Amino acid sequence: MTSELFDAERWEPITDELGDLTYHRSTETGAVRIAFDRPEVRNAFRPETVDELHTALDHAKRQTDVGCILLTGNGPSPKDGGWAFCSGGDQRIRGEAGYEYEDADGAAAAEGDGAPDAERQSAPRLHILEVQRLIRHVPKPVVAVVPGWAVGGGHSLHVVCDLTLASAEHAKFLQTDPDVASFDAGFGSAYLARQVGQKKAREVFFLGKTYDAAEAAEMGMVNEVVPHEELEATAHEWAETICSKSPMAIRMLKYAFNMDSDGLVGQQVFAGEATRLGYMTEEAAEGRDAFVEGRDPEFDEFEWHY
Ligand code: S0N
Repeated sequence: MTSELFDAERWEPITDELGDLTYHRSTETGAVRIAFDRPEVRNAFRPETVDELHTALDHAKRQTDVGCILLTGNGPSPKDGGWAFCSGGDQRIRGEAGYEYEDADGAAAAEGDGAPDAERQSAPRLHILEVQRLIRHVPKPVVAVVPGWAVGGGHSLHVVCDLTLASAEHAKFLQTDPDVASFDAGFGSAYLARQVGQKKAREVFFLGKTYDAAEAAEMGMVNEVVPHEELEATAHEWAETICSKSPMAIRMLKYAFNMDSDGLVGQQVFAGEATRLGYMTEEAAEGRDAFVEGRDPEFDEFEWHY
């Protein structure tokens, strides 16, 4: 299924082979829409979900005509009408060292789901953190489009996204990690503190209060609150705006924003993009050509810019 808010006229499926997600491409602009599709459990993720999310994000990353990724949750739940972005790790299949594949006892894995059989039958996984890093490093904005609950690891995902758009009526933000003896001691907490300040971030985790969309916007962890019915249309507009801008500038700015909280890895990612731009200059071509032609490089014509 998709979502009651989903406008099928504006999207076409990229694949129908995912079980826990839906993945669409805009028919109008360079946006993709990735949606959790487990509304009956408030879009909780299990290892299979995380594998699919990694695969979809990596696919979107590689599409040179895609400029924006919308990450959302389908809904409402057919059971009780509740809405969710994501309620974090599926607590029903949490094992002693992480979350377990449902066929971890050795049953054959479905082909093409991104997880080799051996991996599915080995240790339980905590690989949502790999997805967090991918969201950080994918060279285009990722927008969390929050139609309902963002809880636990689902809350951390919205924190990691570049922008958050929330439903006025149904979006709710809650950290239950300490209630279920889990803790995101990385971006979910420390990076949240950079967004909302130390006191508020500690309140989110230590008191476990539920915040509505307006409160979350006031705190600085939500960019904009819109009526529920307008959520996906507004997200599509944001994507259209982002996609109309310079891909190079958006990419360099995203990495610049990341750099001060990503340490040397952030510098490495930014530097890689700077190198890519450098390679496009005549100066770089001269260095390469001189080596290939077995001569000294002639850099005299290139200026020492200031
Ligand atoms: C989301 C909540 C607040 C919604 O409450 P509401 O609206 O009253 O609905 P419920 O009746 O409670 O729920 C409806 C149905 O959905 C099931 N369900 C909801 N959430 C989950 C879930 N996370 N796992 C499994 N099932 C879930 C309910 O059981 C119910 O089912 P039925 O209808 O059959 O009764 C509320 O549901 C709630 O509080 N949910 C639990 C939220 C939670 O604690 N999540 C886990 C938090 N921790 C993590 O996510 C850690 C994972 C992680 O990201 C991580 C990060 C860093 C390092 C490691 C990890 C790691 O992987 O551990």
